[in-house]
Amino acid sequence: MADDRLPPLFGPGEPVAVLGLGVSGTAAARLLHALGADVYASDAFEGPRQREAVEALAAEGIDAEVGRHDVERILNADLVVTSPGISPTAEIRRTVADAGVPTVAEIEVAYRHLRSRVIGITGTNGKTTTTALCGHLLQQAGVDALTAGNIGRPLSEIPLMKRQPDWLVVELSSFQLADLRAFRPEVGLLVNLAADHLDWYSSLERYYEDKARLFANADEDSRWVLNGDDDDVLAMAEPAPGRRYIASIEPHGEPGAWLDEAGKLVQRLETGGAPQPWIAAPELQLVGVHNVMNALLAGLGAALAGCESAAIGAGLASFQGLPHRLQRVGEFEGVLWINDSKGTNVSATRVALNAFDRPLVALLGGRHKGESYGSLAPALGKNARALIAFGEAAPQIVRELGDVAPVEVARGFPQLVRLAREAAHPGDVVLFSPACSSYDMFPDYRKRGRTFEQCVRESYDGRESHDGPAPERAT
Ligand code: UMA
Repeated sequence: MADDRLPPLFGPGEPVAVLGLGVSGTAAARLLHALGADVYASDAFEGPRQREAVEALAAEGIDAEVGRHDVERILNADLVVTSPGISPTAEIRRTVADAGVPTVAEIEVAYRHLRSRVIGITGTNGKTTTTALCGHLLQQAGVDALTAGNIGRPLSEIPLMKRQPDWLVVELSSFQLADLRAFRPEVGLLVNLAADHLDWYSSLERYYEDKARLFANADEDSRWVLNGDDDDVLAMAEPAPGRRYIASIEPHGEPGAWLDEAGKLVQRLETGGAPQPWIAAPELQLVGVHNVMNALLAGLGAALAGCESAAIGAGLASFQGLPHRLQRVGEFEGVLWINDSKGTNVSATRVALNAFDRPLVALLGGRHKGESYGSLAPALGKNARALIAFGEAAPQIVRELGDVAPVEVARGFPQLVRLAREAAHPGDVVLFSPACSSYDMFPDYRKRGRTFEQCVRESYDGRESHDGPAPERAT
């Protein structure tokens, strides 16, 4: 819930420019218009999505254009509101910064008009799963809650709802955190930290600086849920005021949650007293030990919003995971095919590779994001029967990982699936976790994941078999 005493970002009738007409910019333009600003929204590109947004906004009396940014108009605005996908190095962002026009993120505008209590979640990998799971736990426990932010629903839609939910679970990317000012979650979760977006940030330190903005407005009432097994997370949270709750795979004595010796996820919010059980790890429907951590973090978020431990346990058992994140495509001729198209960086793919304890065929490739693939070698060396590279990054992947496992290069997805099928033996996993962005071949990771699944099904004529080993479960 935002502090009512925050000074307004703009006055009635004042000009406000919105940059970008994706879902965030479009929602922000609507919200600003409803709040009485004189809105000019623009998108430098002219595609069907942008044209549709302009038409919809125009019908509501909002001035918007595609194909260019009217720089003069933008520089005359009292406030510029940015979409997360516009890089700080984009020409328009630099022009606005040089002119000294105040700039905020779309999330900041929305935040100031929230009546809901906020759980803010960030991290490098697993933040969307943790956000979805936390929202699921709250809803299953009967709490009036929604998810928003990077997970898909722009935060700017919430203040325009007739009735805002009691709780909002907001996923925050580093791009969204960058231009925040007063944003202060009541409960903040930091899932993990690793290199990512090095095609966007000049250094890892700059990326971490934006992540650390989660804590920028912390005070003694803030509550932080932290991955206690990640030293970078603990170091980043260290200076922030507020109470800490630690999630760890190892039992510990601090307030928080952990996996106990009997393999149960348990919580203890105060030091002393008996831990309260949630669920046994094998009852989770999510794959891999990293998802046990996500469950501990999400469960703590729900506990701090007032959910009982029995309700958290029931919610954890019923959560089925998200599409394109270690998602089971099916089992065909005894081979388990997994779509992890959301594995768009090296650390996500490393986590995915380590989630399986049996031979696998790894499919890596797409658009290179700046980080070396060398750190995948130990995980591949352990289980990989074969490696198949594809997309723009294929030559670099072959150079860096070619001596870890037998490697082939695929041109296009049908060939990728054919080569994987030839390499896999019954009982193996074929893991599509590209470690690269999808932008060399697809508009986003979702389309890439759907294309992969479709090619797999077509390859087997849709005939799934269930005679192989059971799908890997979290341990
Ligand atoms: N543009 C300009 N001028 C420029 C450059 C770009 O006008 O100089 C335009 C682009 O043409 C585009 C718009 O600006 O139309 C930018 O839109 P956007 O990329 O911010 O897209 P949205 O539809 O608003 O989606 C964003 C998030 N996208 C990104 O951060 C890239 C969505 O996260 C998020 O769900 C949504 O807001 C709602 O909050 C997606 C994502 O991939 C899922 N996030 C990254 C990730 O998870 O790794 C960070």
